[in-house]
Parts: sequence; structure tokens; C-alpha cells
Amino acid sequence: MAAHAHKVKRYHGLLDWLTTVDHKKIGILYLLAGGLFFLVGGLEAILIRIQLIKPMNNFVGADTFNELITMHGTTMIFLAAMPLLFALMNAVIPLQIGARDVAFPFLNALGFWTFFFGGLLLNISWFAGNVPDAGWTSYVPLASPTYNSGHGVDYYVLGLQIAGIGTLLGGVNFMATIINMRAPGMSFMRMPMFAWTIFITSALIVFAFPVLTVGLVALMFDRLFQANFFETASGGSAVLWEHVFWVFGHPEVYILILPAFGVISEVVSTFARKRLFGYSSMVFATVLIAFLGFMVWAHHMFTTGLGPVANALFSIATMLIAVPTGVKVFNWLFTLWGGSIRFTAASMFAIGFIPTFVMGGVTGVMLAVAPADYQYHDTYFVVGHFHYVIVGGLVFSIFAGLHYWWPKMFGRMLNEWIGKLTFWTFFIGFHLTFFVQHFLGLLGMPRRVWTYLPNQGFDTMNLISTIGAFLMGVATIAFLVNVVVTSAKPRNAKADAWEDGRSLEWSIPSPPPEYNFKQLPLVRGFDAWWKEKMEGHTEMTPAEPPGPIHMPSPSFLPLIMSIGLFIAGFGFMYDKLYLAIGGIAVTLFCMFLRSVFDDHGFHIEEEEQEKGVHA
Ligand code: HEM
Ligand SMILES: [Cu+2]
Repeated sequence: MAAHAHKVKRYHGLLDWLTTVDHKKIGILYLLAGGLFFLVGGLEAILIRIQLIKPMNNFVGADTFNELITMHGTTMIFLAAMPLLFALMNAVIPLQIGARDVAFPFLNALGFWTFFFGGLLLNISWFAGNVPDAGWTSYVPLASPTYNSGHGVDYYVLGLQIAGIGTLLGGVNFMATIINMRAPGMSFMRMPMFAWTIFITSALIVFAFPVLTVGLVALMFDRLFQANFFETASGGSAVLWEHVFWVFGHPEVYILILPAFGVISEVVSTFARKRLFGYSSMVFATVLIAFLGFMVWAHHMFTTGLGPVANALFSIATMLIAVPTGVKVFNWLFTLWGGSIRFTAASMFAIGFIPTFVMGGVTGVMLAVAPADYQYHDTYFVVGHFHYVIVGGLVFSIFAGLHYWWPKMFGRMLNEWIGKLTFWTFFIGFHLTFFVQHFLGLLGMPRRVWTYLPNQGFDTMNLISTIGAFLMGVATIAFLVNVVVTSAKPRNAKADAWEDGRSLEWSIPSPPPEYNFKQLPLVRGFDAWWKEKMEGHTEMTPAEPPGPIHMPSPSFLPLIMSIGLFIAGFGFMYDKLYLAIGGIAVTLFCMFLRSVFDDHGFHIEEEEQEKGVHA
């Protein structure tokens, strides 16, 4: 214990989770919180579907219905889908690039707690009796103080601002991590595909989230301080909000789907026991999708009256995205082609993803035809389309990623039988729910309607859609049962849990020790671990000698800083200036403490490290 004298307090149990800056533990926190919000968003979806199960139903009132669709969409996108992706990013990326943690562990913890408290603030609105009800897009003037004077939309505006800080910090962190923390020898073009998609997604976050933040601040000023950014009568512009929202909103859907593409590439390649086909074209397709993703936002506004020239340009740009996306789809098919495919729960979700996502993509191209969109816009065809890409795409891949990396995160393999039951009930439930919605839309059923008249051809398909939603509910319960059943099993998953692992995370124990790698590995090619195995090595070649390992200190500050913002949110909303100032003061004081007291961290000495070269 000679050289490194800094005594750092290490916590255990709950205090350990409240102070951790370890990416593996932060990944599990994102999984818990994101999973909880997925269940909340899923319950809201079930309630929506019960209301729409038959014409003229009054299971819930019209106002509650508006609150349900608003909270369902907002919760699922910001508080469930993205945090679940952050769970996989935190659990896997440092391991895949051969690092001991992310570039900024403290910031990583702050990112999690600001997301969590922002999400909490938003959902407390259900108990405050003031729930956001202007749709997840919160269009003005519906969301402006003139037409929406309650505090509902304030919860949306303030909750998303706080949660958005977390996402932005995450984007900055993972960009810095992937640029600076790659193991010796891991050049960019040797990185696993998942790491590439996370790198590009982080760049999208850095460019898109500030746009949303600016919009939310302007809407907050309109609502809380009588500004007129979007008040048409006072010289503001309602269409401006739509532009601001979708300049963020469309890249947001790529922030969701690019990581999903990365998961599919990993899972398909591992379970086909084949190198990913067209690796370089996959990388360039990802970059191209991200770039074009910023050029298409107005396809959500074809009917707003932007004019034929603008509509034509955004229509063409949107269709262009189908090309790099098609490249990815064919590369997955060619990876499977000729492979010795193993059908595990993970690979079934990945293989089920491909045709399902393509169906969502193709209806996307249909929607990109501006004249035709005058028919599709704001109908159930649109609801069917985006659920095919978000649920059929993203949620399928999250299930694939969780079944695939669960042994690495928890040291136990999920039960395969229950896993396959989860797949089939979710797959069938999904297509039952959303396929018919395309036809409901073509028959003219608008979205966001609380109920509908009988005998317009909507009845049977709405019944089918609701039955499908319940089946997806059954699948989700099956997954939860699997989690509980598996947690009772011994922690005996192997390092290379699927025996066909290709990237670095499968070269270290399941779960990895706190410091991940005893000695950082030397990477000698793409599919680094597979390459070593094919040359008969049972471990990675070390890139450094063994020695003491430096670790960052745990800290309460990220939690307290986020609680400060949470309190300030209430202060601003209910005009309690002392609360607003008090909350901000707490946050600023923590920042002051963090900036004046150096964190020297601590060292794990060699003798404390687990035995075995890279154990
Ligand atoms: C898992 C099962 C799900 C079901 C059964 C479901 C069902 C629905 C339904 C019926 C609507 C339309 C409400 C209407 O316009 O009348 C809706 C809206 C929406 N859903 Fe889902 N959904 C599910 C999952 C998801 C997921 C995972 C996401 C995102 C990650 C999502 C995002 C949205 C969004 C953004 C809206 C639009 C809300 C609005 O109009 O403001 N949904 N959902
Ligand atoms: Cu879009």
C-alpha cells in the first residue's frame, strides 16, 4: 500500500449505488430506471388501447386520454427508450474498446441522476393532477398559456430540460471516451460496429439536444415569464416551434435507431459465427444516415404550408436515407447468408428485427411522398409507421441486446426457453397491434382521437390492435419473470458466455472486475477477441505490464446536484422564487466543491486484483 496514500471512503449497499461513478453500475441504474419508465409507458399504452377497443367507449375521459397519449409518447422516447440504450452503452462500450471506464466517470453519474430526476419531475405531474396533454410534440398554441393554462405543460418543459441535461452529458462523455480511451491498436476501423453506432449517436446527441433545450427554454419563457416566442398575436410564430421541435425530433429518431443497428450487427455476426459483412460500408452508411438525418425534419410539416419547393427538397432528402439504410439491411442478410446460425432468444429478436424494421422503413418512404402525405398525415397510418420503426426496430433490438449482454452485466445467462417465449409473444403481439393500424389510417382514422363512431370499418381492427397490445404486455411480464428466475441462479456465466464472442468484452470475466482489464489488451485487428481465439490464444495479448490500477472516487455530488435542479423545477413552476433560487444554489455549490477539491481517486494494488492474467 506504499506509493498511493490517498484514503478514499468506499461505500456499500444502497450508498454504493447512490455514489457510484462505475460505468457498469451506472449501466444497471439506467436499466432499472429505464425499465421502470418502460413499464409506466407500456401501462399508459394499454390504457389507450382499452379506450379504443370499441367505438364510443368511455373507459377514460377525453382529457385523461390526451394526458395518456402525451405521457406515453414522451415517457417511452425520453425516459424508457433512450435510457435503456444508455444502459447498454454504459455496460458494453468501455469493455468493447478496451477501457477501464468512460472518459468522465463523475459526469456519467451526473448524467444518470439528472435524467432520473427530470423523469421523476415529469411523472409527478400524475400525482399533482396537472398532466401534460398537448401530445409528445407539445405544439403551440395548444401548449401555450393561452390554451393550456394549467401546470401540465410546465412539467413537460421543466422535466425534459433536466432530463435533457443528462442525455447531453452522456453524448459528450461517450464521444470523448471513444476518441480517447480505445486500447492500444484499436484504430477506428477496428472498432466493433456497436461502438461505431454509439460514437455517431453521441455526435447526433451533441448537435440535436441543444436545439430541444433552446426550444424548451423559449416555451418556458412564454409560459412562466409571459414572453412571446411562439405567440402569433404578439409577433411570435407557432410554426417556429414545429421547426425547432423537429430539427431536434428527427435526429432523435436516429439517436434511437443507430444504437439498435449496432446491437443487430453484433448479435447477427456472433450467432451466424461470421465476420460482419461489409464492415466499412456499414460504417459509412451510419455516418451518412446521421448526416442526412439533419436534412429532413420538415417532412413532419408537409401539410403546414411550406410550399412545393421546400416539400420537394425534404421529400427527396428523406427518400435518400433509404439507401444507406438498405446497405445495412443487405449487409445483415449477407452476414447471415452461409453462416451457421444459432437460434437463441437474442438472435431471434435480431432476425425478427430485420423484416419488421424494413416494413417500417418502407412505409417511411411512402410518407416521404409529400402529396400522398396529405392523406397519411395525422392518421393511424403514421402511428403504425413509427411504432414499426421504434418498437419493431428499437425495442426488438433492446430485447436482443439484453438477452445477449445479460451474462456480461450480471454473470448469469437468462433462461432461453422463457426468452424464446418472450420473443414469440412480443413478435406476434407487435404485428397484431400495429399492422392493422396502417389500414385504419388509410380508411381515415385520425390519431389522437379519444373515440370513434361505429360502422366506419374501424371496429374490428381496433379490437385486434388492442388484443395485440395485451399480448405484448404478456411478453413483457415473461421477460420480468425471466429476470427474477435468473437472479436466483448461481453467477456462473463464462467470460466468453456464448463461446462465439468476437469483441473484447467476451475476453474478460462475466461480470468484469471493477477495473475491467487487469492489463489493457493489445488489439491486432477487427473482431479482436475472435482473432486471438482463431490463433489459439486463450487470452488477449497484454499491452502493458501488471501494476496498480487507478480508479475514480465515488461521490454524492452528482445526486445532490440533480436534486437541486429538481427542487428548482418546482420553484419555477409554482412561482416559489426561494425554492427556485435555493435549488439552483445547491447545484452551483456542488459544482464549486467539485471544482476546488481535486479528486485523486484511489489505486487497486496488484495483490488486490483478481488472479489470472486479465481476470
Ligand atoms: C409497447 C407497446 C406500445 C403500444 C401498444 C403503443 C400504442 C400507442 C398508441 C395506440 C398510440 C396512439 C395514440 C393516439 O394517437 O391515439 C401511441 C402513440 C405514441 N407512441 Fe406508442 N405504443 C407502444 C410503445 C411505444 C414505444 C416503445 C414508443 C417509443 C419508444 C412509443 C412512442 C409513441 C409516441 C411518440 C406516440 C405519439 C404520442 C402522441 O400522439 O403525442 N410507443 N402508442
Ligand atoms: Cu422524421
